[in-house]
Amino acid sequence: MELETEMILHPFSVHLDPVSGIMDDADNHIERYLSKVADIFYDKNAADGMLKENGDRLVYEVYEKKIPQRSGELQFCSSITHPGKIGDEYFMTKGHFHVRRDRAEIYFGIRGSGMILMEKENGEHAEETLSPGSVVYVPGYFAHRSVNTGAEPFIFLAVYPGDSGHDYGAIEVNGFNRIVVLKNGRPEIIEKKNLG
Ligand code: S6P
Ligand code: ZN
Repeated sequence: MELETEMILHPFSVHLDPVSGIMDDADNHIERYLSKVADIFYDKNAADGMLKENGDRLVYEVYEKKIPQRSGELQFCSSITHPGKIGDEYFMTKGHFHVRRDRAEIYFGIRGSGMILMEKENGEHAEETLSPGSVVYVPGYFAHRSVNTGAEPFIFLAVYPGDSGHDYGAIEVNGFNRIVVLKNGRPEIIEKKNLG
């Protein structure tokens, strides 16, 4: 019985700045620079060129609290994808499956606008736009990636089950089948297999 009591967290609150996306009292601040995530963009030459000409750039960052990774708890974090493009492809996150594939996730839009790409291992896919005040439900089994299609930081709150875990390896092998590019002045989803 004592063990169970020890496992109960004490209630707490944090402040998430809606302009910067910074979460006060975060336990972890992840920063993903272009030099480390260049491979996720389809135009490798454009990524190399940007690194050579402009130096490294912060593509996205995440602030998170350290919550026990067990069922019953909820993980939460703020995700900030900066505005920018590699060639005509918008800045985006690496994307991942959950280790426990059936674990779902909620995204609540705070600032900026973007697109959430979701793709199952069998190729089934879905795309949703996310903007301040809107909510995207990412069901289990879907890998998910966020793309900043606007001119300001794309910020959202993510909430997901405590024991979800992140699996980056599976999606890294083949990547997502679709990319989001600027075409005729607006974001367009293109199937990679249709690229020249
Ligand atoms: C976590 C949630 C988000 C992402 C964040 C960064 O389950 O989906 O907070 O971690 O958007 O993306 P990624 O793919 O590098 O974890
Ligand atoms: Zn996730």
